[in-house]
Amino acid sequence: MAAIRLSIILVVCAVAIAIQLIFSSSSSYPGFLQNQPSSSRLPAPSNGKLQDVMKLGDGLLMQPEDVAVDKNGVVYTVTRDGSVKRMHRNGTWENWWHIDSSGLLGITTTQTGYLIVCDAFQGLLKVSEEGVKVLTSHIDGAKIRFADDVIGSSEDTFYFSDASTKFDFNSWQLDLLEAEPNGRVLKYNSSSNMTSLVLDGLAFANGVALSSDQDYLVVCETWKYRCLKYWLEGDKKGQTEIFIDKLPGRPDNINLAPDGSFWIALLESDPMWPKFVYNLPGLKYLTGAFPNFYGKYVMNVVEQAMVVNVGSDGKMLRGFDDPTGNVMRFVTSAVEFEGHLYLGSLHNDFVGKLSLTG
Ligand SMILES: *[C@@H]1O[C@H](CO)[C@@H](O)[C@H](O)[C@H]1NC(C)=O
Ligand SMILES: *[C@@H]1O[C@H](CO)[C@@H](O)[C@H](O)[C@H]1NC(C)=O
Ligand SMILES: *[C@@H]1O[C@H](CO)[C@@H](O)[C@H](O)[C@H]1NC(C)=O
Ligand SMILES: [Ca+2]
Repeated sequence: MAAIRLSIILVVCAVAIAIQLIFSSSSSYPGFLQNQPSSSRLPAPSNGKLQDVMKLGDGLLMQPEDVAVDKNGVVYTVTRDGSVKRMHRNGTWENWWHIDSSGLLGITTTQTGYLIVCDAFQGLLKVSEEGVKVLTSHIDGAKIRFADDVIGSSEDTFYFSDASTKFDFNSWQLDLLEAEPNGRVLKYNSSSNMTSLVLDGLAFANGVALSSDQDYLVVCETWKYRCLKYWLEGDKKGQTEIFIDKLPGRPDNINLAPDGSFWIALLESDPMWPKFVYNLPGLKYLTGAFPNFYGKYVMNVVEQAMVVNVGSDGKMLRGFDDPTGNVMRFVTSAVEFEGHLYLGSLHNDFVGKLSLTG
């Protein structure tokens, strides 16, 4: 009896949410699915190298989505339980600050020794010895819904992605299901305390990085398997072009390497299910009612890990993977420092450290 009642409640909820989804979403963005290459994608790395990582902070770090290393070699990360932690050169981890949020994502260090943190729910934060301060939470009076990744230029200006203006971090999978380009890149100027729009119409704006000359910005569009280049200086200033497309997975965070190339973390290698779901509207709306099921079984993002190195000319140079996810899964960031890669993940409870020379 109780089981039947529960089933009825679940079905009613599913239908209600499905109806809400149908009426809240406008027409599907044309060409969106055509941009999901399958056979035409670049070859995925398959060397199992990510299984060789050393585990930093093993068991201490709950889903450390991003990692940053400052010029002195101190490793920073933020975790799902709201901790801002750092590992000193002597290998000890310090609980630096606690922020009351489960949405801490992209981070970057500054020359002057503070940390900028994207809190998906609150906006852009500054963390220093003095404490935690919200730098910006609104643009033109509207709340920033999904701050995802950030990079600072030398003049105290921070570029950051707002993954979706429609769905927040708790329902990010629905943004893919809706298949609308709801993402954008914003800029925060700490001298003027102003937040402005740089680029919009992005299909889940995720990782952001600056070129070594800071003449262009790269932003990854997760749903489209590609990253765009946005010119900040020179003849093409203000123009956008494709930096790399047909990636072997969906790009998450991107970071500049010391040699001017970039490291990109990729999610999900074989998305057979999403196409199936998209093509059957009834199934699409029903799946939308169960975002956790959708994320786990349809998108299948947590079963493996992959990172690639892409030259400043947009050519893929090399990559590493963990095909089974036995050691690392759902790797979301790769940062190079002194011959090693530091790897963040939305699944693991450590930061991976991989030698690039051995
Ligand atoms: C490690 O380094 C940090 C920062 O310099 C220091 O506070 C800490 O006491 C050191 N820990 C050990 C065990 O040496
Ligand atoms: C930041 O704001 C200051 C003060 O308004 C301005 O002089 C400066 O050019 C701005 N910087 C950038 C990179 O937009
Ligand atoms: C920056 O602007 C926001 C509102 O746009 C305001 O709440 C905040 O106090 C300002 N911060 C500084 C340091 O002036
Ligand atoms: Ca991210």
